[in-house]
Amino acid sequence: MRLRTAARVILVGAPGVGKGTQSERLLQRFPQLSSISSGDLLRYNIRQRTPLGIKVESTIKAGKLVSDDLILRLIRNELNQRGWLLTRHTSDNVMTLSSSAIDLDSPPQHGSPNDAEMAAFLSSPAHARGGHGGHSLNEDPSASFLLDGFPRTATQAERLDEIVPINLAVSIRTPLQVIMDRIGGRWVHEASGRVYNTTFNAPKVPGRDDVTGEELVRRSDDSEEVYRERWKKFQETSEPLLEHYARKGVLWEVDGMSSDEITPKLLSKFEERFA
Ligand code: G5P
Ligand code: MG
Repeated sequence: MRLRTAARVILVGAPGVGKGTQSERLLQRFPQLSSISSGDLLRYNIRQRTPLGIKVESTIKAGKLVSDDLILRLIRNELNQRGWLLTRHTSDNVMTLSSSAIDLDSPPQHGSPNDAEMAAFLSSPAHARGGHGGHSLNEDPSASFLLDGFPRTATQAERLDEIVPINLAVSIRTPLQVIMDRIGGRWVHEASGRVYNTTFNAPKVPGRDDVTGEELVRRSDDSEEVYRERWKKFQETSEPLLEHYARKGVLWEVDGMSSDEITPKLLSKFEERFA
């Protein structure tokens, strides 16, 4: 299905609630959409042994949140690589989507190192895919995207507003016990980020990725102890985050005991809002 207007959407929800699962399904239904998962990007940097990856590895393993500054550098770089960064032209007060390099005029406290510094610090899978190319229309549907797992704090949300305003914040809600039961069954294909579950969407061959046949692994932060820490962090940070988007009038909450129950509601919302 085609989008008629630009969707700039974030998915918020507890660890394991199904943000990645819903992203995949939305991308299948709406081919103009692309997605960025902050967790996948961080794990990519860990695998590439970039300075950023090395810096965040122990934080992620412990189930804690990466600092707002680091995550903002990562996401800002990714948005820029894909040409989705909005730049405010104060002279004519027009918002344009820009594919230009990270804004060198920004004050350093806003974390805007140049491209060379960025490349030395972190690695982006978008380099391989190529960017979006830049757009002059704010509502161009081909500049539609989903952010999965970012922003996670009110500070991250405020900083994101400065570079690209979000027009739908989806809060996915499923009870903790239901999610806990799934986490033990999660297996991932590290290179692509494809996610499986032994009881929900099992791989065709146990322990092997459906596409490449490569070995599946457990995520290092999926042990019960670390999962509880991640849940705790989510409880601490989600309320102010959701309040931020409620104040902006873009918050939409969806409940369900399973991803299959949530998907049709989410697809309807997208159709009603963007298609
Ligand atoms: P991530 O990678 O963003 P989380 O903790 O937010 O990690 P996670 O674990 O990736 O979220 P998800 O994407 O919400 O979960 O869920 P999923 O992968 O789709 O589904 C979970 C499992 O359940 C899968 O096996 C899936 O197949 C299965 N499943 C889905 N639906 C159903 C169902 O209906 N039934 C059943 N039975 N199974 C189902 O972040 C990781 C870390 O990175 C850092 C933090 O350290 C974080 O802990 N980080 C950030 N730090 C600061 N700021 C940020 N913005 C950060 N972003 C990431
Ligand atoms: Mg995920």
